[in-house]
Amino acid sequence: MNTLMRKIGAIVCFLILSVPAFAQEALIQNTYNRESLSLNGDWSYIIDPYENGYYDYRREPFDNYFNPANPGSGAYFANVKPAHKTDRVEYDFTNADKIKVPGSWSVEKEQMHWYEGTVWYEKDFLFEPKAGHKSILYFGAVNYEAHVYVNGIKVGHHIGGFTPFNFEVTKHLKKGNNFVVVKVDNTRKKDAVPTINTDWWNHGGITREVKILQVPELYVADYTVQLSKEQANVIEGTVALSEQKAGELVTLNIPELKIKKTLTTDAEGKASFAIKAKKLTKWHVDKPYLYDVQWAAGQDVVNDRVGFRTIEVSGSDILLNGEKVYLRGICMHEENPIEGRRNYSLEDARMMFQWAKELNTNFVRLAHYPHNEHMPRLADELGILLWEEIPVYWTIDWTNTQTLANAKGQLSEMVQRDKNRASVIIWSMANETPVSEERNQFLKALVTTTRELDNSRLISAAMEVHGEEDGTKMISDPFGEYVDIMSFNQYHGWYGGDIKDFPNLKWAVKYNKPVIVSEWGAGAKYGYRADDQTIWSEDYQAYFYEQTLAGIENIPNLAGFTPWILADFRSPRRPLANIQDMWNRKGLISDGGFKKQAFFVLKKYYDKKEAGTN
Ligand code: GCB
Repeated sequence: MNTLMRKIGAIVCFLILSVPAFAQEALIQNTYNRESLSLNGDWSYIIDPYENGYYDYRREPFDNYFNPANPGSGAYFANVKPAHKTDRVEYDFTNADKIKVPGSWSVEKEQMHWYEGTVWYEKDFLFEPKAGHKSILYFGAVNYEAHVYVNGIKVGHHIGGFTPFNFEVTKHLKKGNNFVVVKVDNTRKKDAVPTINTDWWNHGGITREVKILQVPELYVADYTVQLSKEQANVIEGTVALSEQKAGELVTLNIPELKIKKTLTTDAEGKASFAIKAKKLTKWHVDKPYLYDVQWAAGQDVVNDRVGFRTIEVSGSDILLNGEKVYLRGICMHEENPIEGRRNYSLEDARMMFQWAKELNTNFVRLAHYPHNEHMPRLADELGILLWEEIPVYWTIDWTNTQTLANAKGQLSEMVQRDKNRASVIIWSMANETPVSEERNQFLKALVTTTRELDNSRLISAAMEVHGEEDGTKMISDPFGEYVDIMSFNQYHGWYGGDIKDFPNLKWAVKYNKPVIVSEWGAGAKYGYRADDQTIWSEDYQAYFYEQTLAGIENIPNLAGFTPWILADFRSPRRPLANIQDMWNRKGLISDGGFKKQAFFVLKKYYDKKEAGTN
C-alpha cells in the first residue's frame, strides 16, 4: 500500500474510532473523596522542542491518520518498542529519564529551568478493571495544554493550566499492563488565557495529581448543596446522575441534621431539593463547622464535608450569615517559596495557610488562577474565606471568540470543582485588564456564565485606579457596574507617587458597593536592612506598609484588603541582580521562608483590627 492509501485508510479508521472521544467531558464532582488508583510518582519523559513526536516531517499531526494496527515509529504516544533487531525507533520511554508527577519541570530539571514547549510524559501501570464499573482518568491540572493517550489511543485534549479535567477510558484500559502518554505543552500564546505576558513563572508539567477512578455504571456525577439565601435554615441544591434517566432514586443523607431524603430523577437524570434544617450550626470563620454529606444512587456512594453559610452584599457591606464581615486578607500565588515550584500537596496548603493565620487574616486571595483543590478544602476546615480567580490577566485577545470560550472553560471548571466549598465567597473574573468596549463585553460574558453556574457567591475583578480628578483618585472602571464588589489594585509609592503622602490621599468610588483593595505592596530583599528611605530594604517595605495602613481606611466603602503578597515568587520579569534574581520580592516572607519586617507590621494591624482597636 502506498503512503497515500495508508493515510486515507488510517484517517477513515481514526474518524470511526476516535472522534467522539475528543469532546470535553463533564467534570465529575468531588473526586477528592472517591477511591482511586493514583498515577502520581515517577513518569518517563522526553523533551520535544520540535514536536517531533506529534507532527510528521510534513508537519501533519500523527493524530490525523494514526492507525493503532500499524503505529509506525514516529508518533511518541504509540510508545512502540523495537520488536526486531532491524527495527528503527528513535525514542524510548523505558530508558528515558524520570520526572515527578505532580511537579514543575522548571525546578526539578536544571536543564529545563527556562524551557517552554512540548514534553512527553509516560507512565506504565497495572490495572484491575472492576466488573460493572466505568474508569475515569482524572488530571488535577496540566500546564498548559495536554493531549492524552491511553495504550496508544487518543482519549482527549485540554487547555488551561490550572483546572482539572477527566476522560472516560473504560474501553481503553485492560487488565494488567497499561500505559498513559501525555503531550504537555506550556508554550505561551498571544490568544491564550493567560496571554504571553504575566508576572509569574510559567511552570511546565503535570503540576497536580493524576488518578483513575472506578465508578459504577450509573453514578452521582454532580451535585450542589448549600444554604438558601432566601429561606432561613433551608438547605437546597441539585444532583445529576451520569445518565439522563428518569425515575432513578438518589438519596441525600446529612446524618447530624437528621436529613435523609430520597429524590427521583427527571428525564435529564437530575433532581433538586430544598429541606428545612432544625438547629443548624452555620459555617463561620470563627467556627468553621462542617457536616458529613452523603449521596447514594444505585451502587454509588459519595461522601463530602460541607459548611452551610450565606454570603451577600448590602450597600457597602459584605454579609456573612447576615452579619457584616471585614476582610483581613493577603494574596498568594500557588508557589512554594522554599522550593520555588508549584504547590500541589496538602502539606503545601498547610504551610501557606499557617502563615496566613499567623498574620491573623480571615481572607485569602488565591491569585491569579485557580489553585489546587487542597486549598479550598483546607480553608473550609480552617475557617478562611477565599477569593478565587481565572487567569484573565492584563492584555487578553478580547475579540477572539476562542479565547472567550477558553476563559469560560477555565471558569466553569473552577466553579464546578469548588462550588460546594463554604470558604469560597468570591469568583473573580480578571486582573488589571485595560478598559475598552471589547474588554467589557468579554468580562460581561464571563459574569453571565458565572451567574448561570453559581448564583450564590459574589463576583468581582481586580480593577485599577483610573486617574485623578482634582487630586482625588478615581475608582471608576465601567465594569464596576456588573460586579458585586468593587476591587482594585493600587501601588501608590511603588509604581509612582510618594509613600509618605499615602495617609493624605483622597479617593472616590463610583459605585455604592463594598470595596476591596485587592493589591498593594513593595519589594524587599530579606535580610537587607538599611533605612526607611532605601528601596529594596526591609525597612522601606515596613515603612511602606505603615504608611499605607495609616491611610487605607480613607477609601470609601472599604470592606477589606489583600496586600501583595504573602511570599516571594519566581518571575522572569524580575532580573535585578543580587536583589531580585528572578524573584518578585514583594513577599512578606522570603524565598527561604523567613518573615520580613513588614509581616509584623501587617500582623499588628490585623490584631488590632480584630480586637476593634484601630
Ligand atoms: C500587579 C499584578 C501582579 C504583579 C504585581 C507586581 O499589579 O496584579 O500580578 O505581580 O502587580 O508585583 O508588580
